[in-house]
Amino acid sequence: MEIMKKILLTIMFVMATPVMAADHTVEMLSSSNGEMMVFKPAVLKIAPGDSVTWKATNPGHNTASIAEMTPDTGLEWNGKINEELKITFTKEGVYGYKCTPHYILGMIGIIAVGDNLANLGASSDFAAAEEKKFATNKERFTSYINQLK
Ligand SMILES: [Cu+2]
Repeated sequence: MEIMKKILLTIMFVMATPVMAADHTVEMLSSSNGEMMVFKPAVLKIAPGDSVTWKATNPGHNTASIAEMTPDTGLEWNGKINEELKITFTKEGVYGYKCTPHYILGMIGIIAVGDNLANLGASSDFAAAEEKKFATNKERFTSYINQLK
């Protein structure tokens, strides 16, 4: 009987625990492990309702959404240089973002929200075309996208 009580109490505890939305951190870095101009982590998989906070760990960077890589046209952001920004993601899909001054150097990142990545193909095509224009890190966009496949 004692064991049944314990099981019941455990079940009640689990059911009473609310599902908390998580807040993830992305650092904006000038260099990390031999990589220049990089977000860390650059590829993030989160749940709908979670938020992401970009930290200005190194000076001179920002985070800005990429209009061609979003499932949620109502959600755009454009942080100031050195601004810590927190964005909450509710709609499932692939979100691309960049550091505006270092976009040409391939300073980009990807956030995948949920499992329904309906815009993955379109985002992949856009990334492949864009990275050809980068001066450095010319394969980074595609390699990040491939981590979601
Ligand atoms: Cu930057």
